[in-house]
Amino acid sequence: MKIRSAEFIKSAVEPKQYPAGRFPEIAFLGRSNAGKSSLINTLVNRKRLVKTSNTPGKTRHLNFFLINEKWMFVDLPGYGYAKVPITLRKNWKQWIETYLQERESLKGVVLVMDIRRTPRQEELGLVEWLTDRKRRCILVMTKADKLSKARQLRQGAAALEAFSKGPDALILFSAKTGQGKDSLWEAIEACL
Ligand SMILES: Nc1nc2c(ncn2[C@@H]2O[C@H](COP(=O)(O)OP(=O)(O)OP(=O)(O)O)[C@@H](O)[C@H]2O)c(=O)[nH]1
Ligand SMILES: [Mg+2]
Repeated sequence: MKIRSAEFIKSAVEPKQYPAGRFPEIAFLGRSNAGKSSLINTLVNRKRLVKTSNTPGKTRHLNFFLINEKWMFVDLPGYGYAKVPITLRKNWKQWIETYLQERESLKGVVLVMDIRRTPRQEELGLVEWLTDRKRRCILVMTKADKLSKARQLRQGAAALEAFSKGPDALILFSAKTGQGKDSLWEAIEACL
């Protein structure tokens, strides 16, 4: 994919703050520290369009980015981070669920997970929940550079086996080496 422009539009929490849904949207979702922000930067060939961090739970808003003046990418706050106050977590859950369920311009969800984990209830439940709501879902196993090729394939196969419903695609990815970038763009374009 040729990226001509990638710009930060807005940081928002509640639905009334979201930009108008004028562009088809792809949302990036996953645990804190999974590598969502790094993945977006890699996809759009930017080093620091999206802030990344070693401190989990850094992304606390929905961040909207306009790509090629055609599509919106939305970096969602990571779920499952214990140090966030429970009240905040509850609000996030509600906002994220509302967003995922009701946002009309949303065309696909990229669920990002660390390749060294195997999908657990969080991921399984989420993919099923999305599939039930007719949302297209791409599972990305990132940080592939941390494993040998053979182990990457094993983790991928184990992940696929764990799901009874969906995802629509599974991609082994690395923000460090760029592995899987073209495949992920293809999967995203299929949603758009
Ligand atoms: N080796 C390796 N490290 C990665 C990769 N992707 C992300 N990281 C590292 O993992 C850490 C978390 O990355 P982020 O992209 O900030 O993760 P995030 O999911 O956006 O995290 P939150 O915003 O806190 O939810 C950072 O230290 C990154 O440098 C990858 O593909 N390979
Ligand atoms: Mg982030």
